Amino acid sequence: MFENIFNSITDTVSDGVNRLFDKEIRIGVTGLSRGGKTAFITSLVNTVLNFGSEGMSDRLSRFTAYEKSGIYYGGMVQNHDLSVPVFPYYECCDALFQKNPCWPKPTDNISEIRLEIRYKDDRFYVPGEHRNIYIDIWDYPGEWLMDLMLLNMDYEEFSARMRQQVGKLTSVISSTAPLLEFGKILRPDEPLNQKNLKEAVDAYVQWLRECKQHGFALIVPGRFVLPGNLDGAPIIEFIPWLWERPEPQRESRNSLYGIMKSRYEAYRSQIVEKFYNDSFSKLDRQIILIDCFKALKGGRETFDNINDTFEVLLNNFNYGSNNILTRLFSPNIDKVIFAATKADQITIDEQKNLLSLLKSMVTSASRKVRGDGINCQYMVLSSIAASKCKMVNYNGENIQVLCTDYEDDKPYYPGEIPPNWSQESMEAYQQYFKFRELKPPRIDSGELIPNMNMDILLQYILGDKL
Ligand SMILES: Nc1nc2c(ncn2[C@@H]2O[C@H](COP(=O)(O)OP(=O)(O)OP(=O)(O)O)[C@@H](O)[C@H]2O)c(=O)[nH]1
Ligand SMILES: [Mg+2]
Repeated sequence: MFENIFNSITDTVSDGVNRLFDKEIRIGVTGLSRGGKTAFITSLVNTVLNFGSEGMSDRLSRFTAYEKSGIYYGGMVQNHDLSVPVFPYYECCDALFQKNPCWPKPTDNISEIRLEIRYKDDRFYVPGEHRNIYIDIWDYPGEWLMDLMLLNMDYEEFSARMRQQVGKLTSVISSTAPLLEFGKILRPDEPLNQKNLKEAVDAYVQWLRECKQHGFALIVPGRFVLPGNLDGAPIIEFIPWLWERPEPQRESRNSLYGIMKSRYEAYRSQIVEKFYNDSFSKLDRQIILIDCFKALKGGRETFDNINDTFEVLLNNFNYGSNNILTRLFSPNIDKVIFAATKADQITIDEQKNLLSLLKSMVTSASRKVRGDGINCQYMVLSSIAASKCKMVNYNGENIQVLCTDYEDDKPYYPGEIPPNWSQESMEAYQQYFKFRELKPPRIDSGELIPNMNMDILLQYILGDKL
């Protein structure tokens, strides 16, 4: 009892201190490739830029801090780091707001956006004080996310992990056999043969690409499939050693094995660590976007692969100081929001199942998330809602259906979402769910981008900071 009172007093005090001094929030938006990061950031920025316009408090009714704290303005300001490209907000809007709208392009480089929110703070004995809060957000290609797992792996561990992965997928990925054939050509203890290595790297990239097409997420190193400015650089010319490891005394520095090992180490320190430092090291809050539909769509191997991926992303983040999740979530991160994205692809009455599925996916992968150590929130979200849910009468029964802005699209009922993450539910989904890739909504210029639950998300990330 006393402990409770004490906790609530200290909470209140630290809340107050936070509110007085927190002027900046760095928000991490994490998600695999095509998970919806760029769409999410575009929609979030669009909402913030509309702060203060007429009718916004009604549109953000569950962002209760909006009205309470007297927000009256939201805008974009210059980035902190002038060497990082600015998030292409206007390009994304141009694509969306045109007559035949398009989804934002896949991201091929890192970018940052800094937003300013102004509000009139009538509390803390200074009536009418004008205050600012700044939000920094980074976008990056989802392909690079899984590279964070390499931070904790040396070349041998990386090779062992990929050897296991290649073994698991032999029957599904047709380019496995030609890749493994290189075991007969590559001589780990002999000097580098540039031509042989180049061909082996091409075979490995081909293997990764095929894995990607199958929806597998463990595509590492990420720059092999999306090199950015590294195309052709030796730092991405190595492969994991997929065969029996040579005797350590034969791994001389100038041997093929030694060179691949040193290139891997350079990749890890110069590329992955830099990416981590630029985009993850100083975050305050983390939003993890999960495309549950994509996860459900895969086959048996995808199921295992998604579980592996989640394990990499979520496991053990409370244990030890040297694992990826400690890095992803600390030292400052006090809140993590898991959002099931693209929720406009189901009817409203299925949202509770989607939420339950999301929780089941996350908690089955991470023991820690099941505990109460970190402040986790779960929600369903659509950043750019491309459908509207309507009630229709079908054979005398009222049912919900989805409609789009396109006349040719007939209203449809997509089906049920399984509430739990299991192989059986995945199979049921594949059999019965009618999945449709939706075209982006038609939005009149100047209108707010339609979304689902962005106000709830804003309350989670900003509510206690205003
Ligand atoms: N229906 C629907 N589709 C969405 C939504 N958000 C994203 N999508 C779809 O998901 C695709 C990928 O979204 P992006 O925002 O580009 O994903 P990303 O995580 O930035 O992907 P990378 O840049 O490749 O890492 C889009 O092209 C859309 O087809 C949404 O709210 N609703
Ligand atoms: Mg993107």
